[in-house]
Amino acid sequence: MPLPYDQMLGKLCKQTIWRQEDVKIYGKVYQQPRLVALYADEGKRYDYSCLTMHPLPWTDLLREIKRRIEDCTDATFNAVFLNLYRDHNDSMGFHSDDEKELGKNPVIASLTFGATRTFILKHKFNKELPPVKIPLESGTVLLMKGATQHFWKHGINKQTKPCGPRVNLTFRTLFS
Ligand SMILES: O=C(O)CCC(=O)C(=O)O
Ligand SMILES: [Mn+2]
Repeated sequence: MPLPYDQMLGKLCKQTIWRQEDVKIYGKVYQQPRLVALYADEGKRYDYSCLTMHPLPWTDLLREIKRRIEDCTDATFNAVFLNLYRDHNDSMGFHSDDEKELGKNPVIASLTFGATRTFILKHKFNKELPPVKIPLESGTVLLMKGATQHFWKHGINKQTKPCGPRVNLTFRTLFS
């Protein structure tokens, strides 16, 4: 059954069990500036950004999106991490997806619905390289693989220009 593409943002916002997690930075506790969720095969767990996340079981919608992403990337995944950026004030700090559960050279497929936000990559060692800025429009798939996480950090800055919600799904393989 075809997925009605223009309804994906609404469906994902509504059907996902979102959480706002606390994170500790230099001993101080903050609320993450976005909502998150993790869905995965049974028995998986993910120590993500100082949090241990216990995944929920796949929904029909997420399983169907995973199947399509696997078709177009020629990779297989057993987990999806979802982020809901409610508006222009929500963000994600610079990081590499390098947790040990992801293995050495993870293949990560990132899919976006909703507002266009700029995905920024910064080289970790060569400070002369300018940041790479990729505006991710609704429906875009971005694939990170090979040694990307060893050399690059990525993040989404908050922005002054108001925008509506954006859902990002990153399909991953957890070896946990
Ligand atoms: O929202 C995005 O495009 C990036 C998400 C991300 O980097 C992550 O979930 O680790
Ligand atoms: Mn990431």
